[in-house]
Amino acid sequence: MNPYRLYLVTDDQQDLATLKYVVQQAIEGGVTMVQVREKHGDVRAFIERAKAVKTILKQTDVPLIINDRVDVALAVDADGVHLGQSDMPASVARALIGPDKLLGLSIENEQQLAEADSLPIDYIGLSAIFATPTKTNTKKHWGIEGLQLALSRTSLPIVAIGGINQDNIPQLCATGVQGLALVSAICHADDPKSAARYLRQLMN
Ligand code: TZP
Ligand code: MG
Repeated sequence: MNPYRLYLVTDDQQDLATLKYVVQQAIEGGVTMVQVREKHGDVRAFIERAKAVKTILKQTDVPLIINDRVDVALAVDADGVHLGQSDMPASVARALIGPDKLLGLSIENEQQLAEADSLPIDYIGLSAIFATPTKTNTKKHWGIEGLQLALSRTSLPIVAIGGINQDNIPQLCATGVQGLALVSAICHADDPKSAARYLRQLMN
């Protein structure tokens, strides 16, 4: 089954207890993949938070992905890594994590898109679809048309990210995109479980 469908990316501004609560609830609501994303804490805190999420995911078949850091992914034996364009090259990461773990790469322009299929990656994170307060240094906003173009140019699965919420999910799903990744629509919901469940329903 396609693991990318509803891909939760965690909010590094939330404390450990909130992180655990959100992930537990989101799993119950039907998210299909979880990425632990840390942009501010030290590596020790990253490992602690990743381990806590791994414990929650243990009884499920939801893969755990680590943002940016191959060392953290190896340290916690995560299911995969998601790289940005300034992280280690995909070929280097693949050599370190081996053939079986998932490897994702953020694609921020058309040149990167053209090269993606020649890289040892499993999926593309198309960044960013829409402007979002969650990440303000995004390089490009692909929009629905850009997403359609990307889908026509790669044979890799695409996960759309950036500004995705209940209002734009029907339009996004109509493109046939393989996955939707979200931070705030789930992490900042009053009830992350109901939010995830509702978003999954919208995708059907
Ligand atoms: N990469 C591109 S946009 C983004 C990331 C991590 C943030 C997405 O957050 P939100 O709240 O779902 O718009
Ligand atoms: Mg990154």
